[in-house]
This record gives sequence, structure tokens and C-alpha cells, in this order.
Amino acid sequence: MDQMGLPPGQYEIKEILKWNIDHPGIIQGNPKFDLETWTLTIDGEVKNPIKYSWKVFLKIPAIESVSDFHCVEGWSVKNCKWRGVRFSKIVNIVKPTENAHYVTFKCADGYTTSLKLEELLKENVLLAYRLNDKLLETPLGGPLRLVVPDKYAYKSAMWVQQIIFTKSHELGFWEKRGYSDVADVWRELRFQHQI
Ligand SMILES: Nc1nc2c(c(=O)[nH]1)N[C@H]1C(S)=C(S)[C@@H](COP(=O)(O)O)O[C@H]1N2
Ligand SMILES: [Mo]
Repeated sequence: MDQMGLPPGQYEIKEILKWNIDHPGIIQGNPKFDLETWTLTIDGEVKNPIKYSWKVFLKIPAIESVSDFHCVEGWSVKNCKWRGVRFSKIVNIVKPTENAHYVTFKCADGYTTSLKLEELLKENVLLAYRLNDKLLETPLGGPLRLVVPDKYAYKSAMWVQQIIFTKSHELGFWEKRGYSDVADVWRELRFQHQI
């Protein structure tokens, strides 16, 4: 551990940076959403594929979870209070088949990332729509983003539109471009060649 409980090589900042201010995004500007027509599709290797409207998604029991957020570029924000649906709750609803080993997240900006299904069952992994008691703003991934606190933030997909359970592994946007697919912040796995 580094100073003040941060993973190795990270420094603390006070607020999560908004993607389009701090980073060159995949697209210019933020995607636009109308919550009346927004949908979240969950399909692939599942027994109960489902398409949520915003209204129905909000009916899924939600929880609050406080965690630290770590970008691979080095900045970390402690004590982010997220509110949303535990990913394990979604797993209970859609019921993955025995062939489901990975999950790919597709986002409104064309971004993708993927994780092992078992890594997503951890209790701090959320599909989040509130941060620090406010609805998630679009530059922070609103209306709905994934939060995976133990991985570098490129695994925490913003603007999630589709979640696909898969048999085999599909590398995501940054993972295809040399970043670690494991992305474990505590083992400091930033780049592919490390393992
Ligand atoms: N859809 C989408 N999700 C994404 C990204 C992206 O470009 N598009 N960037 C990732 C990276 S590298 C980081 S650091 C965080 C940024 O989240 P923030 O805007 O809340 O800081 O989103 C991650 N999720
Ligand atoms: Mo990042």
C-alpha cells in the first residue's frame, strides 16, 4: 500500500474528473440521453434476457456503497458514495447459463470493456446512477455506469446500454490498445505486458 491507503503509484485528488474535461474521449462531447426512450438491454448467455426502461430499472432494489475510484493515469478519489443496483442482483434476475464466463459492456459512445463474471459478483460492484447523493451527471457516466472499485477505472464503463454475457473473452477498447485486461489496482497491473 502507498501513502494513506491508496494502491501503489496513485495520488489522491478530491473529485472524480469528468471524462470530457480531463481526457480525450472516444467521441467528442457527451452522448445525449432522453430518459423516456433510454433502454438497457441484458442478453447473451442468460436464461432471462431483458430490456429495461429507465422507470423499470429504478424499481430494482438499490443499495449504497462507498468505495475509492482509481484511474490508470494515476489519480484516485477516496470515499465515493455510489447508489445503484449490485451487479450480483442483475445476475440473479437474468440467470446466466452454465456457458457464461465473461460479460461485455457496450456503451453509448462506442466504448466497450469486459470482465470475468466471477469478478463482477463482488459486493462493491454496482450499476450506479447516483454519486454523493446526486443523480449521476452525463460527464460522470450518467444515467447509468458500471463501478468496479478494485480495477482501474477503464473497467468502470460509463453510459452503459447493453450488457452481454459471453462464453469467451472479448477484449475491450483500452484492453485492445495495450492496457491490462486484469487491471488490478492493488497488484498495479496497468499494462498488458506485465503478465
Ligand atoms: N463509455 C465509456 N466509459 C468509460 C470511458 C470511456 O471513454 N467511455 N473511460 C474510462 C476511463 S479511462 C475512466 S478514468 C473513467 C472516467 O470516469 P469519470 O468521467 O467518472 O471520471 O471512465 C471509464 N469508462
Ligand atoms: Mo482512466
